[in-house]
Amino acid sequence: MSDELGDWRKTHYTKDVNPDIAGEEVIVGGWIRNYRDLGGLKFLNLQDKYGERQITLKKGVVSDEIFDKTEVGYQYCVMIKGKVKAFKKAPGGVEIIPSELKILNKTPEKLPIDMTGESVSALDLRLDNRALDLRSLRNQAIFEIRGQVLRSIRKFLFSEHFTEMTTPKIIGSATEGGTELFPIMYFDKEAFLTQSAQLYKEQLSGVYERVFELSPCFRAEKSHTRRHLCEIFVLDIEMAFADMSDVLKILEGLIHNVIKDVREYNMNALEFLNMEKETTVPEIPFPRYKYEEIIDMVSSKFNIPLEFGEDIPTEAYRKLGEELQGYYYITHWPMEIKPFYIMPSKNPKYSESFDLQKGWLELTSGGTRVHNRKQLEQALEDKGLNPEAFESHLKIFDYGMPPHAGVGLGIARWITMICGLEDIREAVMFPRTPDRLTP
Ligand code: AMO
Repeated sequence: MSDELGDWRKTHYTKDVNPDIAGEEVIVGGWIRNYRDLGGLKFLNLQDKYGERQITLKKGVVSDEIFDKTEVGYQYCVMIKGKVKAFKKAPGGVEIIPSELKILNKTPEKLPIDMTGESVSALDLRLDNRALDLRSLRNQAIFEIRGQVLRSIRKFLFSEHFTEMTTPKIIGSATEGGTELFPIMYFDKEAFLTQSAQLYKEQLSGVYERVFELSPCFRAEKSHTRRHLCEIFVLDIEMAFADMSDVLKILEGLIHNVIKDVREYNMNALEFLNMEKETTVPEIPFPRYKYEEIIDMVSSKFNIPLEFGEDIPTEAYRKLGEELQGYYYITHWPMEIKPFYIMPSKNPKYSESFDLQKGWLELTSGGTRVHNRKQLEQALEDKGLNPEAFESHLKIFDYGMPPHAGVGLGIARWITMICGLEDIREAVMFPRTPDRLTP
C-alpha cells in the first residue's frame, strides 16, 4: 500500500535546501535516484526537478519507526519531512535528517534502464522509456539548458523589436517544394503538416517588420543520421527593410547573448556535461566564408573534389569542423541549389544566402528574399513550380511587400552542439524519426 498525499505539500525544491536553512524543517519530494543500506546507516539520494539532496538515516538518531519503514527502491516516488543539517561532503552541502517519510508510489525491482547514473543505457532503450529516462541527472542538465536557450532567445529578440508570431502548422499546399511533406486528412480534403513557416513569416514581415516564431515543422525525410529528425523545432526569424547582412548581425548577436546567459545561469549543467570549456561565449562577428572558398578548401586541403553547385557532403563537413571549430558562416551558395524565395546575387550564379555552421553541423539556413512579385513568379517557374498554386502567397506581394530577409535555426541541432551530444535524439524530449513514433 502506498501512502496518501493528504495535506503534505513541498516547502522547498532540493536546490533551495542549502546550508543557509540549516536547522529548519522542510518537506521535500521526488524520486529515489540511489540508496545505500549500511546496516545501522541508510542513505537516500532524493531527486526532484532541480537536482538532488542526501537523506541520512542513522539508527538511534532517527526514530525506529522511520528507520524500519525506509525500505525503498530505485525511482520510488516519495515525500520526506525532515531537518536540514549542514554537511560539506553531500550534494548542496547539506543532508536532511528525516522525521517522516511517505512512499507515494513504488517501482518494480528491476527498472528497464539504469537510473543511478552509474552507467548509460543504450539510447533506443532509453527512448522507449523516455519519461523515466528524462529524470536522469544528465537529461536534467540537457533540458535545463534547452529551457534557458528558449528563454534567452525570446529575451534577446524582444529587446531587438521583434514580434512573436504563430503560423499554421496545417497547410493546404507545399511551402517550399523540395522537402517531402506529411499528408493528412483535413475533413474530406488532403492537407499537409508544414515543413517551414517560410511563406507566413515573409508575409508577416510586411506587417510587423521584425517577426520570430519558435514552433514545430515536419520533415518527411527518411534520413537515418545523428542529425535528422522528422519533427523539428525551429526558430524562424524574418526582418523587413533588411537584407542578409542584417540577419547575419542579428543571428550572431543572438548566439553570443544566448550562450552568455547559458554560462551565467546553467554553469552547473554545463559542468555536468563536461562542456564548460567547450561551450564558451563566441566572439562576434563570426568568420565568413564564401561557398566557393569552402569548396576550394575542401578540395585542396581535404582532397574531397567538389564541383560548383554540389551540396557539401557530410564527410567534408566533418573535416571542416576540425579545421573551423567555432561558429562560422558559409555565404553565397549557388542559386541552383537554393529555394525559389532566395534572392540571386548580382551575378545570378550565386545567391544572397547563408548557412551558420558550428563545427561540422549546419545550424541554420537563411538569406535575402525576393520581394518583387514578377521576379518571384519567374523564380517559381525556374524551379519547376506552378505560380498559380502560390497565388494566395503571391498576391500579398502586390500590396507593398518590403525588402526582407530571414533565417531558420534548428533548436535541437544547436542544443546538440551546446551540450556536446552524440545524437540529435538526445536533444529532444520525444524524438520523431522514420523508425520512432512512440512514445
Ligand atoms: P532549412 O530547411 O535549412 O531551412 O531548415 C532550417 C534549419 O532547421 C534544421 N533542420 C533540421 N534539423 C533536424 N532534422 C531535420 N530533418 C532538419 N531539417 C532542417 C537545421 C536547418 O538549418 N525556410 C528555411 C529557413 C529560412 O530560409 O529562413 C528552412 O526551413 O538546423
